[in-house]
Amino acid sequence: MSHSSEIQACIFDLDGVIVDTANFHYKAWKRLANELGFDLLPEQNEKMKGISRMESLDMLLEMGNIEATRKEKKQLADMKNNWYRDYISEMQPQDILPGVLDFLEELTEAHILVAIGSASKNAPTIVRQVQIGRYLDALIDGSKVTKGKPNPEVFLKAAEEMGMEPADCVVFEDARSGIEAAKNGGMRAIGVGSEQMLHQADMVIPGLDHINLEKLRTLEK
Ligand code: B16
Ligand code: MG
Repeated sequence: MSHSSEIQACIFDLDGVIVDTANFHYKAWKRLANELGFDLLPEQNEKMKGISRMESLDMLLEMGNIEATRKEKKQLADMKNNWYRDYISEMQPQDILPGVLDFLEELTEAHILVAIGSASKNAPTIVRQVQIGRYLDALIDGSKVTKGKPNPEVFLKAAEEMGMEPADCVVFEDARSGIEAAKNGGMRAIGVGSEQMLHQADMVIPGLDHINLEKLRTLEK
């Protein structure tokens, strides 16, 4: 696929790109694992990033060799989500990661559209807490999709809501499953995190404080 077209929209993953809720997810899953009698290591957690709540729970239960009925799974997922919601309830605009607001301002001034494409059903709450709603042309969260990343549905819906073609969009993602989702949808992808983890991306940056419009435009060449 040719990726030489002009960039007209940026779609941002939320957890781990705009805010560091990835850490809160980890804390809550680890707490659940501990309740169930085992531990969750950071490298095991890495695989759960970007994956929906119920799929993440299935992975966790598999790691702990635990079987559960549907009803029990629902209870466990609710437990995790209640802890997680507790952690995020204190979030404020100061919790936005470095470089995010400057970059969103720069995109807005350049008339590049901005969307959030998150697997999280808590995305609207987080957006409200950190007050970034004014920058968004679309917000697609976990309640609006049926197929999780690496399926591209979340990003395709964001593009559609902005009236954009996939080839007009660049996705920013911290999860391997998210980079795959962007690629599966025919979009360019910028990995946010470690090069080693996200090597399938067109470019990898440590955080949004390492990107600006000029650098973004290098993906057009
Ligand atoms: P919730 P993202 C994802 O958000 C997280 O990376 C992933 O760890 C989480 O399980 C998923 O959201 C579902 O979140 O339980 O809040 O619905 O990275 O796609 O913004
Ligand atoms: Mg993420």
